[in-house]
Amino acid sequence: MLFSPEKKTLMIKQLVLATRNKNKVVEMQQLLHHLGVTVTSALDYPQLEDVEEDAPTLEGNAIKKCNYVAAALGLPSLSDDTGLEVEALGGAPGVYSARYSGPGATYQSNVQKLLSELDNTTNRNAQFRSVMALSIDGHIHTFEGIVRGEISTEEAGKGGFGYDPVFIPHGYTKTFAELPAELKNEISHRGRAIAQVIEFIAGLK
Ligand code: ITT
Repeated sequence: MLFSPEKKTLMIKQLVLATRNKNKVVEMQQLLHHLGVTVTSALDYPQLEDVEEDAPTLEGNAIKKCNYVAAALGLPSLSDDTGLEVEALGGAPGVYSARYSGPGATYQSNVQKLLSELDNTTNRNAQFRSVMALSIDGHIHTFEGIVRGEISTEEAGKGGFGYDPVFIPHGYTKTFAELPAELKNEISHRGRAIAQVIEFIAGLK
């Protein structure tokens, strides 16, 4: 981080994404592309340990992840914790989205469990919620992005990851896995949270 005497503000030169999820890294790097900041991720630092996501909230996990990476590397860090919140399931799987189908859960087994839990359920309303935490210079800032939609009755599409093959965003008739990646980035939970992160970082320059 540098101090700019003319503007009397802090500038970020590099940002480390506090994740080893390759799908997230790709999406976040695409979204942060035009910021003019070098964006690396935990994949580039093998010495980093995995952070246990044991907080009861998305915000708690997001803060834990970026705090660890920022402290370990001495660099600004950005994390993302995302949950799929399904109305008919009282907000589940939510913060447990990654391990919904139990130990050894995969994207596929989680989607299968979700479809079977919603079998014969007409209320298919759901939302993806991302909480991002940015650690800069010892300070944490959080941002939230939400996209509302519905859970389809069967999987469709090969793009995206996680629950994308069964999530149809409002205003569309196709799942995130069928829609172009650029469109997902534009309207998604992650895209909306990152837009706020970009505005915040740009304001620091
Ligand atoms: P981290 O290293 O960043 O923690 P993770 O895979 O554990 O990666 P999360 O806990 O934030 O990520 O996400 C929980 C799960 O939610 C994830 O495993 C996916 O199944 C799902 N998910 C997250 N973002 C998604 C997206 O954009 N589209 C579809 N599913 C998503």
